[in-house]
Amino acid sequence: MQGNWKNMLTARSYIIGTLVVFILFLAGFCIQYADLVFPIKQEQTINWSQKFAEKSVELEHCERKLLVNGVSFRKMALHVLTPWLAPIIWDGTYNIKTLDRQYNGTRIGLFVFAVKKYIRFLQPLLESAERYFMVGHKVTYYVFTDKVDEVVKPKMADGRILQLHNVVADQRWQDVSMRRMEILTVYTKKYMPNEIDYLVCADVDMVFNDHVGVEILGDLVATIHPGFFLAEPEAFAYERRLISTAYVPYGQGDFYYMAALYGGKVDEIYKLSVACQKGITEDKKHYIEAVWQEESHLNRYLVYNKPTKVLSPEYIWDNSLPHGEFIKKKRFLAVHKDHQEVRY
Ligand code: 4GW
Ligand code: MN
Repeated sequence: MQGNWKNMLTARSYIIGTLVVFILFLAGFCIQYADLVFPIKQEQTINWSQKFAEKSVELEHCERKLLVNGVSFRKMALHVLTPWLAPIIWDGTYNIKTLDRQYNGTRIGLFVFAVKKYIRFLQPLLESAERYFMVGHKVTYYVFTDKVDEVVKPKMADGRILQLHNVVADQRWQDVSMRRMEILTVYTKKYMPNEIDYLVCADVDMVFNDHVGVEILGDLVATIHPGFFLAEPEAFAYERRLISTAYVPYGQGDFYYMAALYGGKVDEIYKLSVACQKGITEDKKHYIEAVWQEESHLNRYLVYNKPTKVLSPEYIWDNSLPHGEFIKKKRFLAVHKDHQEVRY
């Protein structure tokens, strides 16, 4: 009888013990994965900026919006280090005086295409570059256009050179955009190694609106797309069709980068452009084109060749986008374009 009583007691404490462990485990899981256990309903509209930007931090050298309370919210893009410990450049994360000294004598190229109607964007871009881009450093503008005669040379500071190159206008605008990669494979091998140390590649339908200097230089540098800096990786606009060489599987990729500004050492851009051009050609053989043309190939390359420096959306902004309150300096701005007017 006594033995039975004892047995029942041990059995009971076993059950209670297991229950307690299970409840503790469940609670731990809920805390850790609160966003999975209590998902936010799709139809619920949330004012993210109000919810998360209530707090801001003021340091002596910088002021940044802070995201608070966010569990199911992508915060990574507001950090100052990537998961592989490359710096993400925001206002206040660098000392320009020190860097200007460090990069004294460095030669920097700016590569742009201005074909057909996009020639109208060239003069404002170059004029704004004279005000804000690599001021005080040696700069060569590499301009590729089908309208060399129409180019208005801006008033340039000492140590700055404008190179004009003739390029044929492709039949389709998608090919113009992608042609940039092919031209890069040639120039980064043949000419640029003797002329510049770093190359910055940019869209032409942009203007510099604030300082863009040597803080953006690095071996391989890419800019977070301003339309995706708060997006979860599943929403990134990567090419998702397996048949394309630009394919990026779900679960891979860190940021969605925009092809409107990237750069690096000349030999790194050579490697990048060769890889992207190879992908573009391979896709053409199969009669396909990546969803966002060379931007898709660029993104694929950067998933497997991590940039050594990442630029925050301060370095590509578009005033028509939401969440501008996170972006203190809008350094490189998309020009509003009448799509009908600049249609190919
Ligand atoms: C639609 O009719 C067009 S035309 C879309 C692009 C066009 C285009 C692009 C063009 O006629 N001429 C040109 O030189 N481009 C170059 O490709 C230019 O450097 C431009 O910045 C780049 C990428 O095109 P985009 O700026 O229109 O691309 P998104 O929409 O990503 O800014
Ligand atoms: Mn553009």
